[in-house]
Amino acid sequence: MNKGTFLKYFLNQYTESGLAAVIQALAQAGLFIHKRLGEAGLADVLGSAGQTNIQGESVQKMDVIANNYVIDCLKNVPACGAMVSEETENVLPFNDMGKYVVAVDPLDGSSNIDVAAPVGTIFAIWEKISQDTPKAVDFLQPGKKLNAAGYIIYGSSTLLVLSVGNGTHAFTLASNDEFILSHPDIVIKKQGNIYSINQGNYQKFEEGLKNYIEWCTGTDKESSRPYSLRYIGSMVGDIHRTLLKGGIFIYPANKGETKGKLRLLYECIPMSYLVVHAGGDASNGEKPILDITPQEIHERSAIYIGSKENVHQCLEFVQRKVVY
Ligand code: P6P
Repeated sequence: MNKGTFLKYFLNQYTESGLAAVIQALAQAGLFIHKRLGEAGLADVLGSAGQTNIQGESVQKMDVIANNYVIDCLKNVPACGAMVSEETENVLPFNDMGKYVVAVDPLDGSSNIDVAAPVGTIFAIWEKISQDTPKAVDFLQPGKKLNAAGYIIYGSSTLLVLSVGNGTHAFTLASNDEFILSHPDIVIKKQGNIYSINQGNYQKFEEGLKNYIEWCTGTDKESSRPYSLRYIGSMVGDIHRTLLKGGIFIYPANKGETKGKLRLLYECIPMSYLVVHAGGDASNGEKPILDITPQEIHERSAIYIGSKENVHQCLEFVQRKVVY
């Protein structure tokens, strides 16, 4: 597909299956969220909603608004049988005949809204496997069985990054409210020189990861070290940079968070699908993220994701196969 193609035409071949309508509904929700975020400072949608979600995390007002936009856009799409959201405890069934189920983080990184840092909507789309009303089992599928995954990043510009299993592509939101193909067939660098981690947690990291960080910050011209450390604190922003500039993003399990912090179903799996389809790699430290079958819908996971060489080098240290 050529630059300038509208999303709706890019999706033409997925119209009959209903997948196009599901993706376009998510893009519509992204457009609504984009417009609300743009006015966030004016329209009293900054700050906390005074609630906590299923994760026990403080819910930002925009989290609630974004979640409602996604529900309203998906619930009437015939092909969308059900949704799981970071903001809702259980599966939200929409219709028994819907062919697909959608797992969504409606507004990842929302604590960054108040400081106008990038935030995003992340989604993963599987075919339903149960016969009647959609249920949790329909979502507990490995990433390698995804039909599509994507995110919408609300930053200095708004982009929809999407893979339907045939490459990873980015569509920029234009002033005519259309998502227009701007980055066809994104290919992540095999090796980058940026590492992205919350180094403030250094004391809680396992020895192998500490050793990897020592290696990244060592001096060696041939391997372009020291690497640069870049960390936005918003998964969508950090991974979007990694996708376009190369390198590695790490959110490890650590002594405080034994299974990591990020959600497997609607953060780690869709992001891994996009990066792998751009030629990169993604692991939980032991196995490829896309091979993991989630055991419950809000399960957490460690994640090492990015350029293939960077991920493999890091895992050599984390798995203690090499010491620096
Ligand atoms: P920390 C945002 O709250 C988020 O869920 C991800 O977007 C981000 O990568 C991570 O948490 C940041 O976590 O512990 O570094 O603040």
